[in-house]
Amino acid sequence: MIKGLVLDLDGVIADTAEYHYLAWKWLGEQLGIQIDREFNEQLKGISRLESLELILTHGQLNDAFSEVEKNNLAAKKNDVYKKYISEIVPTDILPGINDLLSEAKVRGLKLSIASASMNAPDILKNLKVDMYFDAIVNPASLKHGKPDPEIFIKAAQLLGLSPEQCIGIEDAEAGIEAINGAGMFSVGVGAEILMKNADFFVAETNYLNLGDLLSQVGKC
Ligand code: GL1
Ligand code: MG
Repeated sequence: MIKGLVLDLDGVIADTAEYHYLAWKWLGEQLGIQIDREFNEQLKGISRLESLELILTHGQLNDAFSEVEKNNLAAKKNDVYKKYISEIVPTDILPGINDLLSEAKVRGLKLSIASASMNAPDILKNLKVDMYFDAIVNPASLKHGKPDPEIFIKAAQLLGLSPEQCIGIEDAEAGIEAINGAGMFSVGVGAEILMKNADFFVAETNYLNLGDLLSQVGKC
C-alpha cells in the first residue's frame, strides 16, 4: 500500500529547470561552450559540479581548469541562478502541484523531496509549500547522484517507509532511472520519448492526479 510521495523539485514543483538551463547556458557562453536544450536534457537532475564536468567535457575543456577554478565557475552559475529564484513567488508553482500536495496530505500520505539541488529548501519556502514536506534529502549527504537510486532510497527512509511504499515523481531521465533502481513506482512528467522508462507518465504537471497515480500502482 502506498504511504508516501517522493518528489523531485526542478521541473516538477516549479519551472526552475528552465532557470538552471538559462544559468548554465550563460556560463557556457562565458567559456565559449554552446549549450542547447537537447544537451540540457543530460544535465537534468545532475548535481552542480557533475553538471559542470559534463559541460566542460562537451566543450572539450575538461583539463583546462583546476578544482578551485571549477568551484569558482560553479559558484558563478549559482549566483546567476539565485537571481532568478529570488523572484519566485507562490503563483510560480507548476499547475496541479498544489492540489496534488494537499490531496496527498488529506489522504494521510507522507511527503519528501529528492532533489540534487542545494537550493531546494529556499525554493520551497518561496513557493510557500515547505510545510507540506516531512523530509528533504540533503544532497550533500549522498555518496552518489542520480541516476543512482540512493537519493530515492534515502527519501523513503526519512519518511520511515520502504521505497515500495512510495511513488516517485520526476522530469529527468536520470531521475526515472534512480526511482526505478530504488524499486519505487516511477511517474514521469514530460515527453513520452524521455519518459519511456517510467511506470506511468503525464505530459504536464496539471495531469498529475493522486487518484490516477494510486490506481496506476494498483494495476502493477
Ligand atoms: C543542481 C544543478 C542544477 C540541477 C539541480 C537538480 O542544482 O546545478 O543544474 O541539475 O542540481 O535539479 P543546485 O546548483 O541548485 O544545487
Ligand atoms: Mg527535475
